[in-house]
Formats: sequence, C-alpha cells, structure tokens
Amino acid sequence: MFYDETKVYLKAGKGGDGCMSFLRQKYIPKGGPNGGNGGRGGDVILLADENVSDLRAFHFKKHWNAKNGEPGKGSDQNGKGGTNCVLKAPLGTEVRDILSNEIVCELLEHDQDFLILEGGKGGRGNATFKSSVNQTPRQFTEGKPGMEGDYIFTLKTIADVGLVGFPNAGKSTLLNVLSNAAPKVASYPFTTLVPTVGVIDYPEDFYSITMADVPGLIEGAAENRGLGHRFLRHVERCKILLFLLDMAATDGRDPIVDFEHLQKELIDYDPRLADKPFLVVGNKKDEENATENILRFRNTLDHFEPLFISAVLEDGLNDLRSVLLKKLK
Ligand SMILES: Nc1nc2c(ncn2[C@@H]2O[C@H](COP(=O)(O)OP(=O)(O)OP(=O)(O)O)[C@@H](O)[C@H]2O)c(=O)[nH]1
Ligand SMILES: [Mg+2]
Repeated sequence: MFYDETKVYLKAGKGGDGCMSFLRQKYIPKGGPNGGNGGRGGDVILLADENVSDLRAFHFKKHWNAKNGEPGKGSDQNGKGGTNCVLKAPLGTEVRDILSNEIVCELLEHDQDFLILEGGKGGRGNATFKSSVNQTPRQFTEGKPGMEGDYIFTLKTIADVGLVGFPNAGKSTLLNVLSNAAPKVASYPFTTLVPTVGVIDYPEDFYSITMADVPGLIEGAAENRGLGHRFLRHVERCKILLFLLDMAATDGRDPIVDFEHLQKELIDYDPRLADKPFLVVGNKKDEENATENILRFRNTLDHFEPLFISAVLEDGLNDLRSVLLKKLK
C-alpha cells in the first residue's frame, strides 16, 4: 500500500503552571517568595525527510502530541520545557488545516522544517510578582494551553516531468529506459499502482531531470473511475506533462481520442493543469498498425509537435531527451 493522504490531529504541549512558594528556613524569618515559573509546552514541528517515502506513519497513528511543560517548583526552580514533537514527512507533503481549509505548509526541500503548532507559555511563579509594595505575593499564573488542530496531510510527488497516459501506453517502459528507476512493466492495465520517480541524467550538460510514472488514467478518472483522480495529484506539481499515447492502439482505442480524453480528465480534475506546458509523445511506433495512426495524428494534431518513439526498441529517445532538456533547462 501507498499512503498519500491522511487526516491527523496535532496538539502542542501545555505550559507548566507557575509555583507559589516561600522560603522557609530556620532563623530566616520572612524568607520571601521563591516559586519558579512553569516550563513552555513543546511545539509541533514538521520536518521534510527525503528518506521517508509516504505518509504511512500518520495513517497508522493519527494523534500526535508534544509534551507539556513541567510546573515550576519552590526554591526558584523553573519547570523544564516540554519536548517538541518533530514529525518526519516525505518531500512533497502538503498540510491543510481542516477548520479553515487553508494550506498551512508545503514541504519541498530535504530538511525543511515548519513550526505548525506552538506550545503554551509557562505560568509565572510567585517570585516574579515580588515588588517593593508586594513583598509576599501569593499570585502565580497557570500555564497556557498548547495550540491544537485537525489537518489533512497530502503527498504530491515532486518531479520535473509527469507521465500521463492510459494504462498500457508504456509509461513504465519509458521511465525504465530513460532513467535509473525500474518500475514494473507488464501487458495488463494498471500495472503501476504507486507513483515512481526516476532521474534522467545528462552528464555532458551536468544536468538531471526527474520524471514521475503515475498509474494509468482512464476516461472518468476525475470522477474517480479506475484508480481515479487520486493519482492526478502526483502530476500537479510537475513542471511539464508528458502525454504518452499508444500509437499501436493495442487495447483497441484510438490515440487521437485518447489524447482528447486525457486532456479532459486533467482539466476536470483541476482547470489550472490546462496551463501547464506539455509534450505529446506517441509510443510503440515499432508496431505495424502504428504507421497509419501516426499519419492521422500528424494530419490533425501536428501543431502539438508530437514525437514518435518506441520505448521497447529505445528508438527516438535521443530526440525526446533533448526536447525535455530544452523545455526544462
Ligand atoms: N511494441 C511495443 N510495446 C511496448 C512499447 N512500450 C511498451 N510496450 C509494451 O506495452 C505493455 C505495457 O507497458 P507498461 O510500460 O507496463 O505500460 P504502462 O503505461 O506503465 O501501464 P500501466 O502501469 O498499467 O498504466 C508492456 O507489455 C510493454 O512491453 C513499445 O514501444 N512497443
Ligand atoms: Mg506502468
């Protein structure tokens, strides 16, 4: 299983109460106030960690608390601060406050941290109330409660290029031959069930591009058919989209219609995706019946400057690599 969305309840620590105490010692009458302050409650902090791959930790444990501050004590002892609760989350995590429905933070870089909830302040001990007119203060204050809230954590893959295509178009095959990643390839639809990111190296340019393989889309995905729009969030952050079409129409569909459907699914999911730069690539040009489809595609949709490749035979990949580089660098 791959966990990319989960609801969590977070609570920062309460501040420790201030203490009311007086120095009592033999031969020292009126020793004076000596109640210490309470410690601060711990904060809840989110920390981006590239070694965490999904949100499973939060799926299995939904309540996370920072520790409370300790109360102050006599003899002017201040309470210890509560330990922070540091939550390690994968890169690409987005945190939404359920109450306000606002995005409070996005983790985009390794080691990036974000203070999501602050612990309560510790209370004041009575020693701090001492003044020339109040030599025996009996006041102290209680610690303040820590902040709390319900949040939705959503993981949205970070990659330069997002592969978008129907099942069996050859997305995983393409990522296999272009990058260091090795997603599973098979001739049945929905082979890919979780997003995989691979790195495409350009050693001569000292550059690299990341590409995300996402489970196949089908018509109606935005209404949650097939594996649904759940996975469309993994192309939301990509800088460019690569529409991969099966020119051989192996599953009996028409690549031109496929392209229209894919575009529609993206827009139904989020109209802003229409503004993303994209690239159209027709795959499986090695197959016999691809020839006619390529011709038709060229006749009707040539303005999209489609590229035609065979991922299996690694044909046309150099052109594809350089177009990707040009678009991204
Ligand atoms: N003839 C030919 N077959 C290909 C080509 N690329 C991929 N295939 C085949 O198409 C089938 C599907 O390939 P995948 O890479 O698993 O397709 P996918 O788009 O990742 O599919 P899902 O993960 O199910 O969405 C496999 O049997 C591949 O061997 C190609 O260029 N030519
Ligand atoms: Mg696949």
